[in-house]
Amino acid sequence: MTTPAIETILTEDRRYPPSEGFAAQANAQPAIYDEDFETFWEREGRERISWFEPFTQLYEWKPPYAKWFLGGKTNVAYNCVDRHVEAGLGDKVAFHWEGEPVDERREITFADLQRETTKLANALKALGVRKGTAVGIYMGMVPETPIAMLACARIGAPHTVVFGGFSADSLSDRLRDMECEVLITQDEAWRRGTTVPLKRTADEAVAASPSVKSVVVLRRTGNEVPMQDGRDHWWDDIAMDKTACPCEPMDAEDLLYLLYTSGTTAKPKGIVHTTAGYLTGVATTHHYIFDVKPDSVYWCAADVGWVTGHSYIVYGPLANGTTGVLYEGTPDFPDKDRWWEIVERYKVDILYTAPTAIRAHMKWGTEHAEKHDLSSLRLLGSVGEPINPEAWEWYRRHIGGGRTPVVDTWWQTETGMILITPLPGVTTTKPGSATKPFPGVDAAVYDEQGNEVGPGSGGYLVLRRPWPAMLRGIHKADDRYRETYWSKYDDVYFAGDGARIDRDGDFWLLGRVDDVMNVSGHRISTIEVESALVDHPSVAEAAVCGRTDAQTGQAIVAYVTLKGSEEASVEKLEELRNHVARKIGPIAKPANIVFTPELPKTRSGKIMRRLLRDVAEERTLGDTTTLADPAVVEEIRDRAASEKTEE
Ligand code: 7RM
Repeated sequence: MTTPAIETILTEDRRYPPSEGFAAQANAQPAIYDEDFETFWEREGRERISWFEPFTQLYEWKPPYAKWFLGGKTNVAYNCVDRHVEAGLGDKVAFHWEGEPVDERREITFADLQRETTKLANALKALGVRKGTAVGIYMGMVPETPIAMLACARIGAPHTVVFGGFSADSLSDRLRDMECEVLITQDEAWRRGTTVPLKRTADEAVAASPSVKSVVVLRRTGNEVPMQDGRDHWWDDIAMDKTACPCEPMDAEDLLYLLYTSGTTAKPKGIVHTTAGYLTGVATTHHYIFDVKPDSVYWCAADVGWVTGHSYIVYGPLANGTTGVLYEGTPDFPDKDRWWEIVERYKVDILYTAPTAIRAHMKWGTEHAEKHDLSSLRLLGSVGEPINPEAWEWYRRHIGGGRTPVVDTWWQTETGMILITPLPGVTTTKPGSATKPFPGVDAAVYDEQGNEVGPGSGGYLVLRRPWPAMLRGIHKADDRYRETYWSKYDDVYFAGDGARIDRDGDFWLLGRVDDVMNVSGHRISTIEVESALVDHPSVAEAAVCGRTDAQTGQAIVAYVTLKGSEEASVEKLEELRNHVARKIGPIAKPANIVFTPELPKTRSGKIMRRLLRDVAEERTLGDTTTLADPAVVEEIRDRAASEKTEE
């Protein structure tokens, strides 16, 4: 994969060394990289979080399963809430909440969080929730979402948060897989001035999820929604008891949550995250990478339903006692300067978002940011997909005023915490590179055979040593866990991403190497979308792939063969797109559907996705000699050119 062109580009890359001023005050100092990894995590584990009982062993590594902080007892909600109140920070703002309607704002202090999580925890207990009872959370960006997560953590009930954009089927798949007994939801959510019927979707999901006995419903929009007697309870009616609810002492390795993520099959994987290692990992990375200070106003603009929201809106920042911003709506509602108005209003000093959002702002133009005073910003972060150098430069210049460090952070739902990232004040950054492994992290690039590859060559990103927030497995799927992450190389974690390392030892992420697409930073598997399509009565067969999209990183292209009697039409195309949205969620809607009488297959019947990707990218076709019928791709290519439709 080495090309001379890459080397030329690398030597010409722009470099941004840290400014002296930032370096002098930074939480991370250069010596952090010299520390031995056990010393580093031992200290962070003891000092970054509070323990009911100290751990007796740093970690145990019996590949492919790790345990961290063995023998320790702690509680995540205690660390995120109670200990700050005990330390006299009860009046400190935990979240500046900004509703989507422009006149709705709330300030949630750490004392508020303690009171509200206590009340909800007592209500959950009254519904029969105990340590180990699984709880689903299907909500939007309201303060009650972190409150629900923390209430669960308080009593040792593991949660799964399901992104509010997911369909009833997606929700019930997760509720069933985790065997959730309670679902916490809200009447409706706001989105771009209209309402999203969360409760109605939840009802449909719960009807197909026999384990769910009770539903707790937050009133958000106040519109009428059906309530089922005996099963459904308004949050306000049951969360009344303010009696202290002690934080359940949890073993370091007790389950904190499952978060479902797309893999290479139709069934999402329940990624397992446990208590103390996860909390230490997210709190430590949050402290050093975002250079968070006691008076910081930190804004991670992700949705709580994704891992970024779990680790860097809720658990990491709150463990560090940080004041955050929580925004309910979209960046362009009611106007395209909404984000910059929020930055100005709360004097945000740290902003963490995704390349797809940055590119949307680029497209809308600089005038929206220019209307506002963004001088409070000290640091910018990026996550979710490779950031193109143009977007990186634009972000630093037009949002960061040409002065802020930009940290491009690589990590996954599975890794729980950021693993490859600059440390602001220490690292010389290059637009487009996530730079270096975080202290204690052993990342490398391997070739197909498992040899480490040298500078400039592309290969597969691997992690050779366990880290505290790493996944502890896939829920009820040991085989799949071993197969997905640990079968390509012995005892080495295979991330599923391509990467290369340059001569300075900086990492450049090259995107997924498996059948996972990344659309606006959302992970969607090709097979999930294919299954949704063939579920439609008109579809005989479907093949799906991603193609490069300037806006969303990748866009979904579907090739569909209709059943004999069906006619291809614009109406059919819309019907299929909507069907996918209904089955999975609007994020999975294909941008293009190409109708074709046949899909290109090998003689053994395997769909040749590589060729479909070539067609989608309008590249010259690769090797077609193994095709059963080589004429098929030509036909598809002609159709793709003539039927191309864009959203
Ligand atoms: C945090 C998150 C994980 C996948 C991962 C990559 C891609 C994430 C970056 C990135 C290049 C980055 N979790 N990815 N961050 N690629 N540079 N800074 O996104 O589980 O939803 O996705 O996202 O492909 O494997 S995730």
